[in-house]
Amino acid sequence: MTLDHPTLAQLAEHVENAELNAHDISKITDDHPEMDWDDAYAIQDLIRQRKIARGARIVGFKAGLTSYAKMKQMGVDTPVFGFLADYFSLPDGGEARCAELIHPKVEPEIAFVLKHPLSGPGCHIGSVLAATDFIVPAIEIIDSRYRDFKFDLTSVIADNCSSSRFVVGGSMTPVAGLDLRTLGVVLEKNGQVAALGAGAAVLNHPATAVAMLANHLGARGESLPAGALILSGGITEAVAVSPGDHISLRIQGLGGVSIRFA
Ligand code: OOG
Ligand code: MG
Repeated sequence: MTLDHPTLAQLAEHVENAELNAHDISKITDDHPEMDWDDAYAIQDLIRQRKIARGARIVGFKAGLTSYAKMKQMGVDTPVFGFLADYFSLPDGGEARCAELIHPKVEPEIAFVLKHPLSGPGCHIGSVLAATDFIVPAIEIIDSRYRDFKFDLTSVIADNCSSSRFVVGGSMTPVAGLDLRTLGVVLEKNGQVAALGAGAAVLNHPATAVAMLANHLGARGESLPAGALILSGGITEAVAVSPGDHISLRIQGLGGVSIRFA
């Protein structure tokens, strides 16, 4: 930890205002190059508290930068973790409003819904699968608050890992009997294939990302509650979208989910 509390609070307000007002900012490490991971997660926690104080509910968590495609696209090499607030959720087949966003991109993800709480340390694929109620296909809409979507790890963590909106499909699939590694993933933009992948792109097994998230929270005295929705991370590189675009995701055996950009 290198920053004092007033500075952390001021940065939380600065970054959250950029999200709420949909305007970009320069990355915060430009002014605070000494910032470390603890500072970054402390800023993210303050943003979470600001939202809760305003009446928002935390409905889940996410892992990001969990696939090689994403790490390569963003030029960073370590998974990061963030939270999901109630108002991030959009209905399947619904509309995302670009006017509320800066420069949105979409990612195909496998989402987990827990039936039991999960707490680290010591979580592994087995504990995640045992605690999972079902999985659903998800489109995450990310929207870095940083200019031109350019950041380093500490800046992106402080910005709640670019979290902005998400859409989950409505067919619940139990994990028993599924090999999440070999599920094929097809993301289409305006009817054309925009990205292709398989579940194993995420850390060789998407449940590994959930285990890492639970271990990360455990180290900070937190856990994943029963009922939480967890996004395990983009399987392919993220795809930029503009008003008028229609995005549809199909995941083998899990069904589909779609969203329009207005
Ligand atoms: C950071 C968030 C990455 C994922 O699934 O990899 C993410 C970013 O690329 O802006 O959500
Ligand atoms: Mg994501």
